[in-house]
Amino acid sequence: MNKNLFKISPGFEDIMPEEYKDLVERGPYGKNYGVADLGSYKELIEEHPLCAGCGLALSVRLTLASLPSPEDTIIVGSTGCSSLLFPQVAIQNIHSLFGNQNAVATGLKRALKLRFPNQNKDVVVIAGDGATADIGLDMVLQSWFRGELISTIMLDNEAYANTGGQESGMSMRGSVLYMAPKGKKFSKIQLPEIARESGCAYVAAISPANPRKLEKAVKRAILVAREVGPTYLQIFAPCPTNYKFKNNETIQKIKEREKDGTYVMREYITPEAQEYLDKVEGGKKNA
Ligand SMILES: Cc1ncc(C[n+]2csc(CCOP(=O)(O)OP(=O)(O)O)c2C)c(N)n1
Ligand code: SF4
Repeated sequence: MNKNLFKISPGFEDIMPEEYKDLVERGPYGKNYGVADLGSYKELIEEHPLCAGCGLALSVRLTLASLPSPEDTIIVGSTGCSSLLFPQVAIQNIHSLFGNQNAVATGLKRALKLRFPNQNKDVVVIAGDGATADIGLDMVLQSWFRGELISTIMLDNEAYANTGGQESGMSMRGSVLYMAPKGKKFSKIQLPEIARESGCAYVAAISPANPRKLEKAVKRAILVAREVGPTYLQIFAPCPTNYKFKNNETIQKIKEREKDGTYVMREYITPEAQEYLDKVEGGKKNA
């Protein structure tokens, strides 16, 4: 994309809001920033209304800091807690009807390919677990079966949080929530394995407890979706409000679940995707 699009037209310097000027002068467009640079540049998210300690808020902040080309990224969101922060994100994004996000992303990616045949336009779905693994699962799976070149990122807080705490397919068996008082009666859906078997070239389950790994997985997912095939990232993003833990315990909760083996971080890469990553990552081997 022409970086001049992010410049201020002559004569408008005095009237543009400070936040906008900051973004133009100190933002990440066209730079190669990552999570290690957070705090030293103007971030793509200005502020947000999510709860203190929200795993989603932290995950989205890290994800935005990890995008390989923010100026050429379009995010497709869906209804849920994360949709409350996208209006304040300085990146092109579309809010789709709950569950339709992968169908919308498919159309968008195909249209962008026709309009800009020689440029990378990264279409990235970011949606909750209810939107991805339950109500939108049809659209998600069909996009993978068709081999659409899009990245799907699930913010897995193991609940329908925005509607007051119903269980989702991603909640653990036995989970008790405000609107699931008797405890969930079936197991967590193993979507990474379903994604791997459904045509995704790159799959990873990650969390904001390890920002470097999250960054690497986001970059890999987006790069592989440019050339090789669909990709899926599942970010474990616990919800203190619906799971009733303190807002300073979010990272601790993730680490406990990793330690007791109830949330397994993993990565699947097809040989084609690995070959491509070896090229674009400069021959670096898998972590
Ligand atoms: C078509 C449609 N169905 C249902 C809803 C109601 N709804 C809004 S948010 C939400 C829950 C979202 O859960 P999830 O995708 O897990 O995201 P979270 O809020 O947990 O981040 C539901 C069911 C809606 N807005 N639109
Ligand atoms: S309800 Fe949970 S997921 Fe939603 S903003 Fe609050 S902490 Fe985050």
